[in-house]
Amino acid sequence: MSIPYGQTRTHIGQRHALIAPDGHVKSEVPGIAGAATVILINPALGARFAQLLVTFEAGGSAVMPSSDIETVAYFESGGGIVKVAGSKERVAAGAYFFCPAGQPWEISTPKRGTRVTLFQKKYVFLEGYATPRALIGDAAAIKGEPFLGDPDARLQVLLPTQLGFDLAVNIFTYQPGATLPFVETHVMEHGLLMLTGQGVYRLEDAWYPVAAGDVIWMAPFCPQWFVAMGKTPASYLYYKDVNRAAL
Ligand code: UGY
Ligand code: MN
Repeated sequence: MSIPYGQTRTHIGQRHALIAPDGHVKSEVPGIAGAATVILINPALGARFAQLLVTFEAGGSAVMPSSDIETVAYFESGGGIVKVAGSKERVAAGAYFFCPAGQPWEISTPKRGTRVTLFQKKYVFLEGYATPRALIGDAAAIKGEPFLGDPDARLQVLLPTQLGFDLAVNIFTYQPGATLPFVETHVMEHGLLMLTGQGVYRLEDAWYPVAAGDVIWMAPFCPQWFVAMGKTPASYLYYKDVNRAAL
């Protein structure tokens, strides 16, 4: 969606942001080569995590050493070879991986145009629970469960629901007209990528038209609501921090 006369749908606020694709500017990120990398969300915005979009050229690669940062990667399109904590797999669109803090990861031989979203966070250890293990998965293999009983709003939970994890990444798919059942206000922070379709997102006291390719940041306690519009289902991939004490 390109709008002339110096306008954009992008809005950056104190407690939420909508980032439309027309404003993307690339960054050089150490470890990522042969790719256009856009840092969409990070602490400079007020967030406590990072969300990046990497679009690979043929021959590109991402090679990340182990650190105190954990990473979830989702292949929106294309594919390539993923190496995480010693396991190696060829993956296609819809694949994802989780690499815990303390382990390295790599993406190599990507198909030209492969789009990968990365969520990165400093891991918060929980006394008595092991750091979660690396995993490589396929969203197509995960059943969408009705959200709070609504079969037209389905949630795919990509990571195990274990207390060792301090983050969750899910895919929410809405039939046209379906909504989040109420305006959520919660301590968890979100980073979100619209994958397909369109709709309207309420963030605090503003309503935004959104479509595939848009990114949203919601700070903790940002009131949020969504309605899917148009003739095709709308879906989004999103991150949240979970499973840790209030204080
Ligand atoms: O998991 C969630 O908090 C989710 N229901 N939020 C959202 O879709 N904005
Ligand atoms: Mn939410």
